[in-house]
Amino acid sequence: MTKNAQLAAWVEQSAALMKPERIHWVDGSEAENSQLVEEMVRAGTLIQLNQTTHPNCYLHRSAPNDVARVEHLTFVCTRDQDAAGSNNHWMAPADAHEKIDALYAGCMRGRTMYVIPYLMGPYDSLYSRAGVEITDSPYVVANMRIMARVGTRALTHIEAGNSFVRGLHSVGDLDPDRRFIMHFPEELLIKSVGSGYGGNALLGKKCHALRIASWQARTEGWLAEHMLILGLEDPTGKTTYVAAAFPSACGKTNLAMLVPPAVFNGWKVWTIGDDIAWLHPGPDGRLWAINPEAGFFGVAPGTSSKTNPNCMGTVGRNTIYTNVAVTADGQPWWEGIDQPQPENLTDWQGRPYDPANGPAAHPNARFTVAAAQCPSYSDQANAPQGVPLSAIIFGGRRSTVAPLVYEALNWEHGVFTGASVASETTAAATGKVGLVRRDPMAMKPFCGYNFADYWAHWASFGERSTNLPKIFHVNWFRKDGAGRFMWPGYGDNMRVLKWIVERCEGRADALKTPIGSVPHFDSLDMGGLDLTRATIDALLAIDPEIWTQEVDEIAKYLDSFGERVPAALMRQVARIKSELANQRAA
Ligand code: OXD
Ligand code: MN
Repeated sequence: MTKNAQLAAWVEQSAALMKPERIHWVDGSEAENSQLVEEMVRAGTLIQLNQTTHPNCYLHRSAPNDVARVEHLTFVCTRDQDAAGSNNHWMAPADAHEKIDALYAGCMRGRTMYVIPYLMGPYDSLYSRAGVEITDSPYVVANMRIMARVGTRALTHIEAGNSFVRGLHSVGDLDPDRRFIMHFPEELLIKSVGSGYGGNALLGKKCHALRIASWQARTEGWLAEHMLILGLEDPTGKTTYVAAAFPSACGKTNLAMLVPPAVFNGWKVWTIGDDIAWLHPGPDGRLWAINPEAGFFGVAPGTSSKTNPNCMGTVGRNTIYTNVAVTADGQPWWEGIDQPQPENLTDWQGRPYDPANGPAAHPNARFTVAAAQCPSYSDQANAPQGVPLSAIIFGGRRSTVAPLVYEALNWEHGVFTGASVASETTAAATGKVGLVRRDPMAMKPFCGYNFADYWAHWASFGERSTNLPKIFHVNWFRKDGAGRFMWPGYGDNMRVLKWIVERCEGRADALKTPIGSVPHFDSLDMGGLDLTRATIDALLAIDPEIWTQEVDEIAKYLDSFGERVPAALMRQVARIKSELANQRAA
């Protein structure tokens, strides 16, 4: 129960619509969680994993048709359609309410309605924001408890008079034909039905901390971004903070937890966040970043002690796994994990593993785990003021076109660089995998308003401060003619991070090109890495013919947003095209 009249009235009104058997206010305590887990194990919602090798770890198998975000069923419902932009599916608020409320009618009969007060961001930070999620899924409660700061303290924050985002969620009947994820930014309200999957159901994450928060950030002068945050400590003990935006399942978690190669003696990466960053201009004109989340909801397949040792050191205990495979002795298993595929494996759907059914773990199988368990967790991760950023990195998964790394020439060009991100699609959303699509700032699925207004908002920071981070673009995924990755990636990405830090300090050399500055061959630290000069040259190459086509495509994409596109971006298109033309003529 609550002293906040607005919250009490909303819970009462929701209960009248959904008709739950009982209402449970989540306090976030250990005792509450243990009881919930016990009930879920009894009901088969959670399966206890091997408690000797994986203490306090559980497996959840979702409905096979409910394994990823559903972008085609995700709507931004603003009074004015243009406010949502062509980057979002739109529905008029009244129609949306009517449609989804009809699906909510009586949907919690016989179920418990959980009321989860939560805080996104560190306790005691002025940048943190509250929310309340109502859900009928105990699995959502257990995940939210890891991903956000839930319970009594968050409720106290709300009762102190702070505003909160309302999120209504029911798994409904899990029928994809009766599934919607709807956002009403003008009402600070989210309504989700028909899915229990993370991004559709853990409403503090994508729905609140990105779609609603990006809308609030625009009106209030800050940025809510799909970015990891890390601190890079050099051998003298100096730490440089960097945020990086890559599309879903493109390695944000791996980069956030990177372990430098042995030759980088004395360098250390500290993890602050792996998915979402809220950036606020500080009094010094720098951008200060907080991670609104408290946990990681990461992709399991491909994670191993080679690709991400810190992650493997995080997920061995107190972890909820979703849609991984299980070994005969109850240990989680996925494609790419260290242990070879064992006999008698059970696949993600609970069937004896048969290669004819596809991979043993779903390609979007996940782990949910507290960030504080990560061996590289930064002592600044809960700093109320956040950490000051020296660099922002954009990136995508491109087998061609984009070089390993380049630096934008200034803020305006950096905003263009972010707006022009493209990437091959992954299993994090339903739909075909491997298609190149434009994914500006890695926010295509998450920007809660018109992209053109979003780019103008980004550009406006350039007028407000001269102390902004430098902007870079990276691509770990370039392939050679035989389709093989040319860059080793993972820990070796440290080499690129080091160049970025040195550029921020005004030390490393670069070659200026129309699309940005690329490293001189000798300014990338390649010690201990066996790559030929030809491969490195190919990784850094910018082909003026291919880039002329690329810029034409970017311009076409930007143009599709019409007159609202900021002049700053079109200025960059014109500049790059004319410089490329000069280069081709030379
Ligand atoms: C995620 C995503 O779950 O981006 O983080 O899909
Ligand atoms: Mn994400």
